[in-house]
Amino acid sequence: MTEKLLVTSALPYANGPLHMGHLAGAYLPADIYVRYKRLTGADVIYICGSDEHGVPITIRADTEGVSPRHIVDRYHAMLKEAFNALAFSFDNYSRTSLPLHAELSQEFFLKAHERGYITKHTTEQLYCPHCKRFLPDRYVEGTCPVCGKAGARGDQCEHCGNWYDAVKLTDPHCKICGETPEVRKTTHWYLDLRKFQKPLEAYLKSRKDWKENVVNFCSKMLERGLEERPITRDLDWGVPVPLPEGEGKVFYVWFDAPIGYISSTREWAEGKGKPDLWKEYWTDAERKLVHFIGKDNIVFHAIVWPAVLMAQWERLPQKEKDFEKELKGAYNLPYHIPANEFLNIQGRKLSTSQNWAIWAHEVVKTFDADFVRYYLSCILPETQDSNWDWDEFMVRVNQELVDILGNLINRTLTFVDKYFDGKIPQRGELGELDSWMLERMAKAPRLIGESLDHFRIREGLHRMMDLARAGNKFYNDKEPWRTRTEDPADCATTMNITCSVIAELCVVASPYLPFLAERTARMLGLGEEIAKLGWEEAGHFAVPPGTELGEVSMPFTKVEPEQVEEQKARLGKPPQENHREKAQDKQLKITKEKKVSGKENIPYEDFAKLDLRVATVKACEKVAGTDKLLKVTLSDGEGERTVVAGMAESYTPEEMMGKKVVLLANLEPRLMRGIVSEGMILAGSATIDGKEKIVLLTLDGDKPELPDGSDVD
Ligand code: B3M
Ligand code: ZN
Repeated sequence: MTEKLLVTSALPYANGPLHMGHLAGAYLPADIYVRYKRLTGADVIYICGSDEHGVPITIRADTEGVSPRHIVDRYHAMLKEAFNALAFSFDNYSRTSLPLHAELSQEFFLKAHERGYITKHTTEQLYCPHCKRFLPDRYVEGTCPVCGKAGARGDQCEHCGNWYDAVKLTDPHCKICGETPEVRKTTHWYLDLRKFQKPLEAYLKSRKDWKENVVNFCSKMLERGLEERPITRDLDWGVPVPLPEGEGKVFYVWFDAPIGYISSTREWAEGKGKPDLWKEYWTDAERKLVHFIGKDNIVFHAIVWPAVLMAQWERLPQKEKDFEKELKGAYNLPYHIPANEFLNIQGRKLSTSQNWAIWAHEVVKTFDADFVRYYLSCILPETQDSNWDWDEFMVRVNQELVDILGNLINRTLTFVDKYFDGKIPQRGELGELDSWMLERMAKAPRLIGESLDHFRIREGLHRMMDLARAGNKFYNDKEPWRTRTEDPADCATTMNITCSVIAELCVVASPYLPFLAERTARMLGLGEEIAKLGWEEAGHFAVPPGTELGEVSMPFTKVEPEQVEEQKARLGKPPQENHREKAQDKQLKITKEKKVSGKENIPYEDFAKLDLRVATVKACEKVAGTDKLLKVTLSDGEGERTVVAGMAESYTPEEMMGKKVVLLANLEPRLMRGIVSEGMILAGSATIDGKEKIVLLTLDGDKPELPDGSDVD
């Protein structure tokens, strides 16, 4: 039976660029997993998008003095670009500021409200008298009420991962101005998690093979007992609370963000022209929902999110075995939540504010994206925090990826190129070594797949590289450089089998190294054939003899010591001036903020709305009973029209005749002195010696070349 999956990566906040910590946690393992599953023939979609709400965004906007919209536009674009550069294979990458997402989030809230899972309380909250606002979440910092660590955020402690109310912090202070906040009353809506205590306990029991870090976190939290949790905030950026008393309040970002997985799926379905297709992806009980996240997101994905989903169900399950049948037709709950630990950089905790981070868009400028994917796969923090070390990066890339995998490809293909006229030779009789290799080949996909099925991405990489190692050993043991003259038939067999190993690697390495896989398949001259191979099939694939190789070149160039030294030197320093971020920002600042006139800037689109054209005055007379007005008849390229113009004190009707003027043709018609005026004739005006002087805007001395109706822009 075809395996059905819906895989997600946590929606990254659109408040900064992508870094290796992100990739190691929720992204790279997911992309590898999904690419593998696709090759096994599973029915899988991979969903993600930018998280554009919440305090991480508004704080950034406040610090920079720009709008949240400005921030999310900038970083949504950057995130997408970085994911592309690293070959992320999302089926849909959405953003939570879309109307479709707001609608769905409100629907979720209203249903939960109707079912009695939402409560409302007026409570005391921190308010900054200096900034004149309530301080939600990260607007406030203090000492964690659970573990006692200083510098804890208002909603969650980075140190112990616990989630609490900001009023519980000791020594709170406003993050924007540093002032000590006071406590004031405000009203908010709460998700009554107490009602989900039992259902969640049963749910957790029903999840058999979850990772230890996830199970431990959840059990501890359930043991302590769940409480009501506020899910709204006093902010003006976010999804508005759809209730009459909800004015000025929006959802807490962690209420709407996971719903973003569904709205992104809906956007995907709409894009496919099948707007209802998303339902099957979220309600078919056979489809497994897999959320890849970092460990700081566990509580929201394994406790809060299942509760939000269950709040949409007809009724709440109470027992473990309820889960199988209750799921029919209702939203699926997460099937797996493979949460990763954190990634340190050069032995130190990653910090974006201190630029102790490796930025994706920077690193791909210097290194092959596959190098980054390879090294990250080697060090994924699957069971404990891990460390990115630049020297190790160089060693592992050069001595493993290049020397083992790259070398196998290079030595084999150049040999075929040179001694077999660039055509893959025929396999002859098989000897012991040949059979050994074929056996290894046949087993490899299952071995690697087994690792990947259990989210052991590092182990899978190792097993994939074992196949490349076996390929090299085979090559060495068969000594094709000797048999070429001594036993040409055996040499041909060796080369055919080695090429088959490489073809197999193009498939089984592709989840990790998509660029190399594609390049190599082309070098083999088998781009199309290999693209059609399935995962298991690849283990039995024999390259067709006679296949003409494509252009053979070195698959990789090694990392140079200077390159990693340069990277090390960047750490902890302010980001470089020519940062993409800065350039994009400059553009935004110029268009939006640089005042080029005393009036507000308008976007080009507004200017383009004006229908300005060349027109010729065909007739003109004074409007009876006025001093200033002329009734002008114009030929505008389509016909004639009448415009009433206030220029009689500067021009006589006779002077006007035959002039080529600039007409604003789509101005709303107005009734003036009983005449319908259809447009405006452009003119300059100024007060000179106390008298208003008007000078017509004409076309370079009334040159006749431009016919009436020509565009003016
Ligand atoms: N944006 C938190 C984070 O990036 C948050 C994840 C949302 S997943 C629904 O760590
Ligand atoms: Zn803490």
